Order: sequence, then C-alpha cells, then structure tokens
Amino acid sequence: MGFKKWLEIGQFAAAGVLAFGLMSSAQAIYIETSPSHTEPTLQALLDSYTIGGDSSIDVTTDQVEGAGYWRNTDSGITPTRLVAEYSVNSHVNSFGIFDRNDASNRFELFGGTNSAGDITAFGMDADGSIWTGSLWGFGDSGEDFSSTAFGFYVDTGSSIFFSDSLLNTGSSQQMVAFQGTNEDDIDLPGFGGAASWTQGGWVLAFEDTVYDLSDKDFNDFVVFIESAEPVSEPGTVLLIALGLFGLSIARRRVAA
Ligand SMILES: [Ca+2]
Ligand SMILES: [Ca+2]
Ligand SMILES: [Ca+2]
Repeated sequence: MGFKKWLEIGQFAAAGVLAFGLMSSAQAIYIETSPSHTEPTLQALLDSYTIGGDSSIDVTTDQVEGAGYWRNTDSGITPTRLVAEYSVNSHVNSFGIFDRNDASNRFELFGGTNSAGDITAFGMDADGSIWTGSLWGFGDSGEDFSSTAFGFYVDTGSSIFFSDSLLNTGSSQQMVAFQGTNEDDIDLPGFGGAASWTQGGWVLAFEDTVYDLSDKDFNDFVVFIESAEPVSEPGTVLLIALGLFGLSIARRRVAA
C-alpha cells in the first residue's frame, strides 16, 4: 500500500475518533425533571441529599458516558448504599453486579426486601473471586467472575436491565452515572451525618421499564457507590488508538 493510501486511512481514522468524541460527549439521555406525579425527580433527590443548597450535579448535563463496566479502586472494597427506590416494583427489584464476559453470571447485592438506607459492600480478588459482607465482616462469597471487571444490573423479576446498554433490548440505556465533584456535602438515607461527596463517589440511577415505554424518571433504583471507577470499553480503546495513529500520520504529512 502506498503512502498516500495510508494517509487517507489515517485521516479517516482521525476524523472518526473526533466524531466519536463529539458524539459521546453530547449523548446525554433525557431524564424527566418536571415533578409530574407523587415521586420526587432524580434531580430533586440529589438536591435533597445535599446540605445547604442544591446539588452541584445537573442530571441532564453531568451524566458520565461509558459507565457500562467498572472495577474496584482504593481499598478494593466498594461500599454500596441503596438510596432511593421509587417504583411499583420496589418490593421485588433486586440489584447486583455481573461478569463482564458473561452477563448470566450475576451476584446479588440487594434483594427485594432491601430498601433505602441499606448498605452492603463488595470487592474482587485478582482472580475474580467476589468478596462481600458488611464492612466489619468481609469474606469470600465462594462465587467468581472471570475477571475483575463488572457491570451493574437491576432485575425486576420479569426483565433484567444492565449498565451496558448493548445488553438491553434495543440497546436501550437504562442506567445513568454521576461522579462526585468535591463540591457537595451530602447526607444520604441511613447515614445520619454530612460527608463530602468526593470524586471517588458515584450515584447510579436505573429506569426499571424499557426506556422508550417508561416515564424516564430514573429514580426506580438508585445507589451510591464509592471506591470504584468505570473501565473503558475495548472498542473505545481501539478507536482512540486508530485516531492517534491517524493523527501522527497527518502530522508527519504536514511536517514533510
Ligand atoms: Ca426493595
Ligand atoms: Ca421509571
Ligand atoms: Ca419511579
């Protein structure tokens, strides 16, 4: 293949990664923010957790893209608090983590009887062994994932909704993630005291009906997790690598 052809491929890849970047930053999903019924909106919930004013998080503009898969950080233990459940399914909805390489391999963290304020914790050994329990009694659950990467799910009993939209019917997005900004002091249900919401803390909010058919309130199952972070999708990494390759060729061409 001649240099000119490589150049064309490089420029195409660079344009592609640029377009992808723009697309992914402008891809916020619509979340209902007008209080149309008896439930608080997701924005109202975040505001109500915040001490001395509204949350610095805007549920429309502060959605974090690429939050399909995660890994533990810091101590390796991820405390997880159920903070809201506004759904007719609240008595049955369960929540947990699933294996990135096998979505049928799931580990439940909260069952239907759990409610706002409840807390649990989980972690992953280097070999994918799942550890769980309270912060004071942590042990190997005996269940294993194939790696240390995991996603989150909500199971309504009739449908399972995954943090990886591609696993949902019609690739429907059913979860949004918000990262702390270091600006807010919050008081979560079941805690009873103010704490700083750092960048190590995240709110994950699920819609428990297929998005297009739903009320889009994303307050159906809401958890707060910490000591975890999203891991990039393999496809995204490849695309970025291609884009950098394209840019380097384009630069070389300009320099020549
Ligand atoms: Ca429940
Ligand atoms: Ca809903
Ligand atoms: Ca709801």
